[in-house]
Amino acid sequence: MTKKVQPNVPLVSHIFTADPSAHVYEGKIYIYPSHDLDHNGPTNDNGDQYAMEDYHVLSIDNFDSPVVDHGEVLHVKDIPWAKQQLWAPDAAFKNNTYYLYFPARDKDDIFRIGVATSSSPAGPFTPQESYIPGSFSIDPAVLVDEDNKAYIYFGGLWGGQLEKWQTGEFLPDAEGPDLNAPALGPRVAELSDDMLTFKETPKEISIVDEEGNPILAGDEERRFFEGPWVHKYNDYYYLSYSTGTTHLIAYAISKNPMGPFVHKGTILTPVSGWTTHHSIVEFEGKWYLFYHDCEISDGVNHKRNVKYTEIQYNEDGTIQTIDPYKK
Ligand code: FUB
Repeated sequence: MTKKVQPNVPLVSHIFTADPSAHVYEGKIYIYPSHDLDHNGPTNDNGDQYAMEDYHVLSIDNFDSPVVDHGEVLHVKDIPWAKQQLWAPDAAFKNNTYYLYFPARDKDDIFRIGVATSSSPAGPFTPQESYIPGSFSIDPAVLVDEDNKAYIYFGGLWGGQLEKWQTGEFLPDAEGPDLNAPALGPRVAELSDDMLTFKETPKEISIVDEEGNPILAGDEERRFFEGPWVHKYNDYYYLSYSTGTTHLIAYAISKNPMGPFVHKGTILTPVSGWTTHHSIVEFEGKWYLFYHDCEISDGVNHKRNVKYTEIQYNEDGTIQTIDPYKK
Protein backbone atom coordinates (compact mmCIF):
# COMPACT_ATOMS: atom_id res chain seq x y z
CA MET A 1 0.00 0.00 0.00
CA THR A 2 1.32 3.49 -0.84
CA LYS A 3 0.48 6.92 0.56
CA LYS A 4 -2.60 8.99 -0.36
CA VAL A 5 -2.88 9.84 -4.08
CA GLN A 6 -2.33 13.34 -5.45
CA PRO A 7 -3.15 14.73 -8.91
CA ASN A 8 -0.32 14.75 -11.48
CA VAL A 9 1.94 12.70 -9.20
CA PRO A 10 2.86 9.06 -9.92
CA LEU A 11 0.21 6.82 -8.39
CA VAL A 12 2.82 4.20 -7.50
CA SER A 13 6.60 4.06 -7.77
CA HIS A 14 7.39 0.51 -6.57
CA ILE A 15 6.66 -0.79 -10.10
CA PHE A 16 6.60 0.90 -13.52
CA THR A 17 3.03 1.34 -14.80
CA ALA A 18 1.45 2.75 -17.98
CA ASP A 19 -1.74 2.79 -20.08
CA PRO A 20 -4.17 3.14 -17.14
CA SER A 21 -7.77 2.08 -17.78
CA ALA A 22 -9.84 3.30 -14.84
CA HIS A 23 -13.32 2.07 -13.87
CA VAL A 24 -15.57 2.45 -10.86
CA TYR A 25 -16.49 -0.98 -9.49
CA GLU A 26 -18.05 -1.71 -6.12
CA GLY A 27 -17.75 1.98 -5.18
CA LYS A 28 -13.97 2.18 -5.69
CA ILE A 29 -11.73 3.20 -8.57
CA TYR A 30 -9.94 0.24 -10.10
CA ILE A 31 -7.03 0.93 -12.44
CA TYR A 32 -5.89 -1.63 -15.02
CA PRO A 33 -2.44 -0.54 -16.23
CA SER A 34 0.35 -2.11 -18.24
CA HIS A 35 3.24 -3.23 -16.03
CA ASP A 36 6.44 -1.95 -17.66
CA LEU A 37 9.46 -4.19 -17.40
CA ASP A 38 12.80 -2.79 -16.23
CA HIS A 39 15.19 -4.05 -18.94
CA ASN A 40 17.97 -2.86 -21.26
CA GLY A 41 16.77 -4.61 -24.44
CA PRO A 42 16.30 -2.97 -27.87
CA THR A 43 14.20 0.16 -28.41
CA ASN A 44 12.61 0.73 -31.84
CA ASP A 45 9.48 1.91 -33.69
CA ASN A 46 8.20 -1.66 -33.51
CA GLY A 47 7.79 -1.21 -29.75
CA ASP A 48 10.17 -4.01 -28.69
CA GLN A 49 11.05 -1.95 -25.60
CA TYR A 50 7.51 -2.56 -24.33
CA ALA A 51 8.28 -6.14 -23.31
CA MET A 52 5.71 -6.49 -20.55
CA GLU A 53 4.99 -9.95 -19.11
CA ASP A 54 2.17 -9.52 -16.61
CA TYR A 55 -0.57 -7.29 -15.26
CA HIS A 56 -1.18 -5.85 -11.81
CA VAL A 57 -4.44 -4.22 -10.72
CA LEU A 58 -4.41 -1.03 -8.62
CA SER A 59 -7.30 0.46 -6.66
CA ILE A 60 -8.15 3.48 -4.55
CA ASP A 61 -11.18 3.82 -2.30
CA ASN A 62 -11.38 7.52 -3.23
CA PHE A 63 -9.04 10.46 -3.85
CA ASP A 64 -8.10 10.70 -0.16
CA SER A 65 -6.92 7.09 0.01
CA PRO A 66 -3.69 5.23 -0.52
CA VAL A 67 -3.25 3.07 -3.62
CA VAL A 68 -3.61 -0.67 -3.19
CA ASP A 69 -1.57 -2.90 -5.53
CA HIS A 70 -3.49 -6.17 -5.81
CA GLY A 71 -0.41 -7.90 -7.17
CA GLU A 72 0.04 -9.98 -10.30
CA VAL A 73 -3.36 -10.91 -11.75
CA LEU A 74 -2.32 -12.50 -15.07
CA HIS A 75 1.05 -13.60 -16.52
CA VAL A 76 1.94 -14.30 -20.15
CA LYS A 77 3.10 -17.81 -19.25
CA ASP A 78 -0.50 -18.65 -18.31
CA ILE A 79 -2.01 -17.44 -21.61
CA PRO A 80 -1.93 -20.43 -23.99
CA TRP A 81 -1.95 -18.43 -27.24
CA ALA A 82 0.31 -15.51 -26.27
CA LYS A 83 4.05 -15.26 -26.88
CA GLN A 84 5.01 -11.84 -25.55
CA GLN A 85 4.24 -8.17 -24.96
CA LEU A 86 1.20 -7.72 -22.76
CA TRP A 87 0.29 -4.19 -23.82
CA ALA A 88 -2.47 -1.79 -22.75
CA PRO A 89 -5.45 -3.64 -21.19
CA ASP A 90 -9.00 -2.65 -20.28
CA ALA A 91 -11.67 -4.17 -18.06
CA ALA A 92 -15.45 -4.45 -18.25
CA PHE A 93 -18.22 -5.73 -16.00
CA LYS A 94 -21.25 -7.61 -17.28
CA ASN A 95 -23.00 -10.94 -16.56
CA ASN A 96 -21.80 -10.66 -12.94
CA THR A 97 -18.27 -11.17 -14.26
CA TYR A 98 -15.21 -8.96 -14.63
CA TYR A 99 -13.51 -9.20 -18.02
CA LEU A 100 -9.93 -8.18 -18.74
CA TYR A 101 -9.23 -7.44 -22.42
CA PHE A 102 -5.57 -7.35 -23.41
CA PRO A 103 -3.36 -7.36 -26.51
CA ALA A 104 -0.34 -9.62 -26.94
CA ARG A 105 1.69 -11.03 -29.80
CA ASP A 106 0.64 -14.54 -30.75
CA LYS A 107 3.14 -17.30 -31.66
CA ASP A 108 3.42 -15.78 -35.19
CA ASP A 109 4.26 -12.35 -33.73
CA ILE A 110 0.89 -10.91 -34.74
CA PHE A 111 -0.89 -8.77 -32.15
CA ARG A 112 -4.24 -10.23 -31.12
CA ILE A 113 -6.71 -9.38 -28.38
CA GLY A 114 -7.49 -11.82 -25.61
CA VAL A 115 -10.00 -11.97 -22.76
CA ALA A 116 -9.63 -13.25 -19.21
CA THR A 117 -12.35 -13.42 -16.56
CA SER A 118 -12.69 -13.06 -12.81
CA SER A 119 -15.39 -12.88 -10.16
CA SER A 120 -13.55 -9.94 -8.58
CA PRO A 121 -12.46 -6.59 -10.05
CA ALA A 122 -9.08 -7.19 -8.38
CA GLY A 123 -8.56 -10.50 -10.17
CA PRO A 124 -6.83 -12.90 -10.55
CA PHE A 125 -8.02 -13.36 -14.13
CA THR A 126 -8.34 -16.68 -15.99
CA PRO A 127 -7.55 -16.38 -19.71
CA GLN A 128 -9.51 -18.01 -22.52
CA GLU A 129 -7.66 -20.74 -24.46
CA SER A 130 -7.41 -18.61 -27.60
CA TYR A 131 -7.59 -14.95 -28.58
CA ILE A 132 -10.88 -13.40 -29.73
CA PRO A 133 -11.49 -14.86 -33.22
CA GLY A 134 -10.94 -12.16 -35.85
CA SER A 135 -9.11 -9.85 -33.44
CA PHE A 136 -5.98 -7.93 -34.37
CA SER A 137 -3.87 -4.90 -33.37
CA ILE A 138 -3.72 -3.42 -29.85
CA ASP A 139 -5.23 -1.21 -27.16
CA PRO A 140 -8.71 -2.65 -26.53
CA ALA A 141 -11.20 -0.42 -24.69
CA VAL A 142 -14.69 -1.66 -23.87
CA LEU A 143 -17.82 0.42 -23.31
CA VAL A 144 -20.84 -1.27 -21.74
CA ASP A 145 -23.61 1.09 -22.79
CA GLU A 146 -26.73 2.02 -20.83
CA ASP A 147 -28.76 -0.48 -22.89
CA ASN A 148 -26.25 -3.19 -21.80
CA LYS A 149 -24.79 -3.54 -25.32
CA ALA A 150 -20.99 -3.74 -25.16
CA TYR A 151 -18.63 -2.30 -27.75
CA ILE A 152 -14.92 -2.98 -28.08
CA TYR A 153 -12.70 -0.27 -29.61
CA PHE A 154 -9.11 -1.05 -30.56
CA GLY A 155 -6.18 -0.28 -32.83
CA GLY A 156 -2.75 1.28 -32.97
CA LEU A 157 -0.28 2.25 -35.70
CA TRP A 158 3.41 1.23 -36.05
CA GLY A 159 4.15 -1.42 -33.39
CA GLY A 160 0.38 -1.85 -33.06
CA GLN A 161 0.28 -3.19 -36.66
CA LEU A 162 -2.99 -1.51 -37.74
CA GLU A 163 -1.47 -0.52 -41.12
CA LYS A 164 -1.01 -4.20 -41.90
CA TRP A 165 -4.76 -4.98 -41.73
CA GLN A 166 -6.10 -2.51 -44.33
CA THR A 167 -7.29 -5.29 -46.64
CA GLY A 168 -8.80 -7.37 -43.83
CA GLU A 169 -5.88 -9.78 -43.80
CA PHE A 170 -2.40 -9.41 -42.28
CA LEU A 171 0.09 -8.08 -44.85
CA PRO A 172 3.44 -7.85 -43.02
CA ASP A 173 4.93 -5.25 -45.39
CA ALA A 174 1.90 -2.95 -45.69
CA GLU A 175 2.49 0.75 -45.07
CA GLY A 176 0.04 3.41 -43.86
CA PRO A 177 -2.07 5.46 -46.31
CA ASP A 178 -0.70 8.35 -48.34
CA LEU A 179 -0.45 11.53 -46.21
CA ASN A 180 -3.25 13.16 -48.26
CA ALA A 181 -5.57 10.18 -47.85
CA PRO A 182 -7.96 9.67 -44.92
CA ALA A 183 -6.12 8.47 -41.82
CA LEU A 184 -6.69 4.96 -40.54
CA GLY A 185 -9.38 4.91 -37.87
CA PRO A 186 -9.66 2.74 -34.78
CA ARG A 187 -11.86 -0.32 -35.12
CA VAL A 188 -15.11 -1.05 -33.28
CA ALA A 189 -17.24 -4.17 -32.91
CA GLU A 190 -20.21 -5.02 -30.76
CA LEU A 191 -19.33 -7.83 -28.37
CA SER A 192 -21.41 -10.99 -28.07
CA ASP A 193 -23.64 -11.30 -25.02
CA ASP A 194 -21.05 -13.53 -23.26
CA MET A 195 -18.41 -10.81 -23.93
CA LEU A 196 -15.96 -13.37 -25.34
CA THR A 197 -16.32 -12.89 -29.11
CA PHE A 198 -17.13 -10.20 -31.67
CA LYS A 199 -20.78 -10.16 -32.71
CA GLU A 200 -19.72 -8.85 -36.12
CA THR A 201 -16.66 -8.08 -38.23
CA PRO A 202 -14.99 -4.98 -36.73
CA LYS A 203 -15.71 -1.73 -38.58
CA GLU A 204 -13.32 1.16 -39.13
CA ILE A 205 -14.36 4.35 -37.31
CA SER A 206 -14.30 7.54 -39.33
CA ILE A 207 -13.03 10.69 -37.58
CA VAL A 208 -14.01 13.86 -39.42
CA ASP A 209 -13.55 17.60 -39.01
CA GLU A 210 -16.40 20.06 -38.26
CA GLU A 211 -17.21 20.19 -42.02
CA GLY A 212 -17.50 16.43 -42.25
CA ASN A 213 -14.20 15.90 -44.09
CA PRO A 214 -12.15 12.89 -42.98
CA ILE A 215 -9.06 13.73 -40.92
CA LEU A 216 -6.09 12.98 -43.20
CA ALA A 217 -3.15 10.69 -42.47
CA GLY A 218 -0.74 13.67 -42.63
CA ASP A 219 -2.72 15.66 -40.05
CA GLU A 220 -0.68 14.37 -37.12
CA GLU A 221 -2.19 16.81 -34.59
CA ARG A 222 -5.62 15.27 -35.11
CA ARG A 223 -5.35 11.82 -36.65
CA PHE A 224 -5.78 8.66 -34.61
CA PHE A 225 -2.58 6.85 -33.64
CA GLU A 226 -3.45 4.47 -30.76
CA GLY A 227 -5.15 4.18 -27.37
CA PRO A 228 -8.87 4.67 -28.18
CA TRP A 229 -11.19 5.27 -25.22
CA VAL A 230 -14.93 5.96 -25.33
CA HIS A 231 -17.01 7.48 -22.55
CA LYS A 232 -20.47 8.99 -22.53
CA TYR A 233 -21.34 12.52 -21.41
CA ASN A 234 -24.71 14.22 -21.94
CA ASP A 235 -25.84 11.59 -24.47
CA TYR A 236 -22.74 12.01 -26.65
CA TYR A 237 -20.09 9.37 -27.12
CA TYR A 238 -16.61 10.85 -26.67
CA LEU A 239 -13.84 9.01 -28.51
CA SER A 240 -10.44 10.09 -27.17
CA TYR A 241 -7.10 8.82 -28.42
CA SER A 242 -3.39 9.38 -28.64
CA THR A 243 -2.01 11.19 -31.69
CA GLY A 244 1.31 9.37 -31.23
CA THR A 245 3.96 11.38 -33.09
CA THR A 246 2.53 14.70 -31.83
CA HIS A 247 1.99 13.31 -28.30
CA LEU A 248 -1.51 14.70 -27.72
CA ILE A 249 -4.68 13.18 -26.35
CA ALA A 250 -7.32 14.35 -28.83
CA TYR A 251 -11.06 13.76 -28.80
CA ALA A 252 -14.03 13.57 -31.13
CA ILE A 253 -17.76 13.16 -30.42
CA SER A 254 -20.75 11.36 -31.92
CA LYS A 255 -24.35 10.48 -31.14
CA ASN A 256 -23.60 6.95 -32.35
CA PRO A 257 -21.16 4.58 -30.57
CA MET A 258 -19.83 3.53 -33.99
CA GLY A 259 -19.37 7.07 -35.29
CA PRO A 260 -18.58 8.94 -37.42
CA PHE A 261 -16.93 11.07 -34.72
CA VAL A 262 -16.34 14.81 -35.15
CA HIS A 263 -12.93 16.00 -33.95
CA LYS A 264 -13.33 18.62 -31.21
CA GLY A 265 -9.91 19.33 -29.73
CA THR A 266 -7.08 18.36 -27.41
CA ILE A 267 -7.55 17.03 -23.88
CA LEU A 268 -3.90 16.67 -22.86
CA THR A 269 -0.74 18.36 -24.15
CA PRO A 270 2.53 16.36 -24.40
CA VAL A 271 3.99 14.60 -21.39
CA SER A 272 7.57 13.54 -20.68
CA GLY A 273 8.44 10.44 -22.72
CA TRP A 274 7.20 9.40 -26.17
CA THR A 275 3.83 7.88 -25.38
CA THR A 276 0.90 8.76 -23.28
CA HIS A 277 -2.23 6.66 -23.03
CA HIS A 278 -5.29 7.52 -21.03
CA SER A 279 -8.76 6.73 -19.78
CA ILE A 280 -11.64 8.91 -18.56
CA VAL A 281 -13.93 8.02 -15.69
CA GLU A 282 -16.65 9.67 -13.60
CA PHE A 283 -16.41 9.28 -9.83
CA GLU A 284 -18.73 10.92 -7.31
CA GLY A 285 -19.92 13.53 -9.83
CA LYS A 286 -16.49 14.62 -11.08
CA TRP A 287 -14.58 13.51 -14.16
CA TYR A 288 -11.00 12.29 -14.14
CA LEU A 289 -8.31 11.63 -16.72
CA PHE A 290 -5.86 8.85 -15.96
CA TYR A 291 -2.68 8.97 -18.07
CA HIS A 292 1.02 8.19 -17.90
CA ASP A 293 4.36 9.90 -18.32
CA CYS A 294 7.98 8.96 -17.58
CA GLU A 295 8.59 11.10 -14.50
CA ILE A 296 9.98 8.34 -12.29
CA SER A 297 12.56 7.23 -14.85
CA ASP A 298 13.47 10.75 -16.00
CA GLY A 299 12.13 10.15 -19.48
CA VAL A 300 12.96 6.49 -20.25
CA ASN A 301 10.12 5.57 -22.62
CA HIS A 302 9.50 2.06 -21.32
CA LYS A 303 9.68 2.93 -17.62
CA ARG A 304 6.47 4.84 -17.11
CA ASN A 305 4.17 5.79 -14.24
CA VAL A 306 0.42 6.36 -14.17
CA LYS A 307 -1.12 9.58 -12.87
CA TYR A 308 -4.53 11.24 -12.77
CA THR A 309 -5.97 14.73 -13.00
CA GLU A 310 -9.48 16.19 -13.01
CA ILE A 311 -11.05 17.23 -16.30
CA GLN A 312 -13.51 20.09 -16.80
CA TYR A 313 -16.24 20.37 -19.40
CA ASN A 314 -17.37 23.68 -20.83
CA GLU A 315 -21.11 24.39 -21.03
CA ASP A 316 -21.18 23.33 -24.70
CA GLY A 317 -19.74 19.92 -23.79
CA THR A 318 -16.21 20.60 -25.01
CA ILE A 319 -13.37 19.59 -22.73
CA GLN A 320 -10.81 22.08 -21.41
CA THR A 321 -7.26 21.31 -22.53
CA ILE A 322 -4.97 20.20 -19.72
CA ASP A 323 -1.28 21.08 -19.52
CA PRO A 324 -0.06 18.33 -17.18
CA TYR A 325 2.86 20.41 -15.86
CA LYS A 326 1.10 23.76 -15.31
CA LYS A 327 1.34 24.74 -11.63
O1 FUB B 1 2.35 0.15 -23.45
C1 FUB B 1 2.58 -0.36 -24.73
C2 FUB B 1 1.97 0.51 -25.77
O2 FUB B 1 2.49 1.83 -25.65
C3 FUB B 1 0.47 0.69 -25.62
O3 FUB B 1 -0.27 -0.39 -26.05
C4 FUB B 1 0.31 1.95 -26.39
O4 FUB B 1 -0.94 2.54 -26.24
C5 FUB B 1 1.45 2.77 -25.86
O5 FUB B 1 1.13 3.38 -24.63
